[in-house]
Amino acid sequence: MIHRHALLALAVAASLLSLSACKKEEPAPTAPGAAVIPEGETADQFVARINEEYRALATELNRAQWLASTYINADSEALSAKTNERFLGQLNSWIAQSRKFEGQQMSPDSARTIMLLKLNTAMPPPKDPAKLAELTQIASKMEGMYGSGKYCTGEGEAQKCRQLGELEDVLRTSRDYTTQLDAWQGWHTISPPMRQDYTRFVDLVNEGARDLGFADTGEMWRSGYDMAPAEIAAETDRLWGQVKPLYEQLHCYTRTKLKAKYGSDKGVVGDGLLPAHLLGNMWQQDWGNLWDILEPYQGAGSLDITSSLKAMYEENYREQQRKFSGEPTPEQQVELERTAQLGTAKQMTERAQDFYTSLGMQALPESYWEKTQFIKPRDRDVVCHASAWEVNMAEDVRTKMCIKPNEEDFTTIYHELGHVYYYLAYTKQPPLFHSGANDGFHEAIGDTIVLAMTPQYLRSIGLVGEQQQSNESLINSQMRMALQKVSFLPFGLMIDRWRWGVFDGSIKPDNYNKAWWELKAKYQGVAPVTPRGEENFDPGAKYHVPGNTPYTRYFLSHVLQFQFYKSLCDAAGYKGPLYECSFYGNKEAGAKYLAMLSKGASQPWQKTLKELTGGEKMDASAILEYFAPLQTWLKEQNEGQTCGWQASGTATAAAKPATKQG
Ligand code: X8Z
Ligand code: ZN
Repeated sequence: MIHRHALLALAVAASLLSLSACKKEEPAPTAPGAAVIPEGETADQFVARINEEYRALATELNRAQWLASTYINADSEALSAKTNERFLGQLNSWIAQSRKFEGQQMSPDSARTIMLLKLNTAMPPPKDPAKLAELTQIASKMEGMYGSGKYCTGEGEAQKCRQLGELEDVLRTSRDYTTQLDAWQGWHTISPPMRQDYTRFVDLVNEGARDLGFADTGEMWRSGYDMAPAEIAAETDRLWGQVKPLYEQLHCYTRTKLKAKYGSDKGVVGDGLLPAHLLGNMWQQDWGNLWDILEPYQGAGSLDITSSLKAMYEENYREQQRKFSGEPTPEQQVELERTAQLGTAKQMTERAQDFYTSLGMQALPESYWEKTQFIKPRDRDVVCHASAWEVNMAEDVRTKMCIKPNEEDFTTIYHELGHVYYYLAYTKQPPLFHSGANDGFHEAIGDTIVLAMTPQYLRSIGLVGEQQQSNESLINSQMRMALQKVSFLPFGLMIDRWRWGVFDGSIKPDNYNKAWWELKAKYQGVAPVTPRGEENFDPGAKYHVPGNTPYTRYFLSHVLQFQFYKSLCDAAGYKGPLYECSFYGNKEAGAKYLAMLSKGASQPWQKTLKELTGGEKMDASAILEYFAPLQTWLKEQNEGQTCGWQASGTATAAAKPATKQG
């Protein structure tokens, strides 16, 4: 899967560490069945050998993890932990073996491979074999707990249990204050049982990180950017500074609308913060579902994609129904609905594939369609959180989703196919270069395509009706994109601000929840409406925390995708305003994109960025250019309002006085 580093990470340190306990010159211990280390091997031969060993072991790990995520039970969990343990042990062994080549003559590619080997993990394992085993067990357990999480109400016969998908549906569609609060709080009951495990997990990975020479796991994560760890942290601050004024305007407008909808007491919390359960999304990371409340001009160019997707499902349903002459039995009825759901999910995926092939990229391999999980199975628990998998580092690529016919899932398919097309583009690279230029690149590929899904494109594929050309319709379409992209920015930052603090010890276990909400308040300006004390573990209710997926990648992606988009528009010879550009069907843009993807992680990302965009820095000015009309409009709307908020109780609150508008 895309977060393979994380998995690898687990495995990395073990055998290396046991090595350092004995004599340095001794060959590193290898896992049973691993190749014998040839005598007199050169660095380049070493790199070629471990690339092949890595291909085999990573494939085995991916298969075990695919099963554990699509078939959650005690056996798949134990097997995936065991496979991960073996893999990480071997990764440690490779790192240990690589030490012998330090300072020796080798090709630049070999030097880069050895450098990447040490970083290719989000879960650095401790050298103690017992602790490594414990770590992989905890990791598999937390993944399973998240995937099978349920909120149950009522007793006995009347008991009703709902999983994440159903609770998200409530936030997406209900506008009842209490119903939404119940769904939001309900999902957050799944994570307190993870708190102990997570605390232990942090100790174990930190031990692994120190064994590899890093101060802590956060520093290790920040070391994967071809620059010093402190530099990338400063880069994220700089980029946030560029976009923060735009976010504040969107926040201000949203607050006004929430107050109008729910009343001036209920639409806001504390000093101007937005109520966490009213933003249409469990984590307040994407406000697109609030379209009914936030649409600037009703009737000015409808962009209601969800209705069209639902209509697609209805059509498929009727088609299935026509196959029965009489009334279907209840069992047949269930089958009929599922066939229609699967058909719709595949049609949505074919639609996304079509964008990529229109750029000159290949069709997805047949095995993709056979092995992918499109919809939620009904006979077992699975991890529904969407992911893309590079199973055998060759043609066996898959996605795992629980697709429903709505706009959010539709754009997530484009996102996931971005990962898949990256995998397909870099298959010819050596396995250890099978990665994004940096992890933000990987996350940005599909989202760049989403930016090119302009109203005109959506019209051309029949998902929305005829579009009028007016300032009103422009503002509507800008708002639609901003609710997905701009609302995300501070969320993309705060998750790892929390984890960096957890890993470096400045956030202690007895402050986990407090620190979480302080960061939510500071960056996003959101707050819960009831106290969330340390009996809760709200970070655990977001997939990437129990799943140990680093999150800075998504923040970077939200900056990079606008840079990529602008460059591809240039490559397509587009001349108009940025926000109207679609490069659908443009082969020049496609060739340029594919050339970038094929590089994988074989060179520093700055070089890859330069080849595509002409510059080697991440830069948020393309976002600002894109949203310029909306920002002007928002300022007008917010005139006379006191924008901004006070994140009271946070150490940094005093540094951020409320900004006045008008
Ligand atoms: O986790 C994801 C993808 C898989 S890499 C579905 N995303 C982040 C999230 O859902 O929190 C995409 C946007 C941010
Ligand atoms: Zn992704």
